[in-house]
Amino acid sequence: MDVNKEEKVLIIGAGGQIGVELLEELNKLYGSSNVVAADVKQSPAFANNAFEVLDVLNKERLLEKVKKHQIKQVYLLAALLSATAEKNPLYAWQLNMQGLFNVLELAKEGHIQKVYWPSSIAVFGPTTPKQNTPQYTVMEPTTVYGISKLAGERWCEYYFLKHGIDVRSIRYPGLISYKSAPGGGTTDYAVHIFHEALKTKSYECFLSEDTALPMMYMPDAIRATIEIMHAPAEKIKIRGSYNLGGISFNPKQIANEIRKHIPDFKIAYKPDFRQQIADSWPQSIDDRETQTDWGWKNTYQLPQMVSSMLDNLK
Ligand code: AKB
Repeated sequence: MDVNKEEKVLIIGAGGQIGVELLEELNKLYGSSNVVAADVKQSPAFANNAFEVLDVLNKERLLEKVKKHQIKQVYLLAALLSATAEKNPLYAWQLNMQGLFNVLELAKEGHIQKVYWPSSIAVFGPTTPKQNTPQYTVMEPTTVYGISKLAGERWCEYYFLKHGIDVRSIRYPGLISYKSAPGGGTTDYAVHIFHEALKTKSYECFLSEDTALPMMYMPDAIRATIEIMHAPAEKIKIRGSYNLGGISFNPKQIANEIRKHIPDFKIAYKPDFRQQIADSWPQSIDDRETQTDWGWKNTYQLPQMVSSMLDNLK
């Protein structure tokens, strides 16, 4: 892996579900004095790092912080996720798009050398093939989050083609983690279920029992993020965003797996507005380009992920 320890790194949205764990790994790779955490509020997770209060919509302040810390790489994780975005579509569009423009423009002006920006399986829609969804296929997202991610992918590629910006991106599936809480997504049930299983041995799921979705355990997602950012530039052939395949399961299957550890665990189903979002997304992902181009391989399957979540949350 090609790690230049001289390059200073900024994580925007460092207090979120991905940010907290990415910060830990980047600290190991670069040393905590070379990694700066930015978010709208402080967090104990930033104890070892320089911290900046930052709203990514404020481009002047962003530039000031980039200059102050001599930042070379930016991981832009601040965004509104699918469920929250539906409650405030115009703000979601503004945050998800303008935040990206601010970072890409600073890269174009020569202040930043490398950008990471996460996309999502939400770029797909009801007209997309649901099983083994390919990298290149019909993309007609019906959520504001998905629309912003698809537009963002196109802008990332545009800045690469027109301005040579080294921007890299992954379409994350639903992410499952124990170190920090998910923030307003449709796949969040697959995290909440563990907390409730341990606390009350029961869970009311907001998706129906047979709603299969692409998912991934956070250690794999962090490794993918680090691997794509440290792969030689010529291996990154897709400058929109890469499909990333992990695990695929539905609420009934994860509940059955949890029952192997907590036999009297009970689950009830009460689908809400998030059901429609989930129904518009793929059920599993074909990531052959990702495997071929930069050697991606997922490791955690459902049983290992469930054991690890329960062990760590206990
Ligand atoms: C969400 O559910 O909104 C996210 C995602 C799949 O991008 N976890």
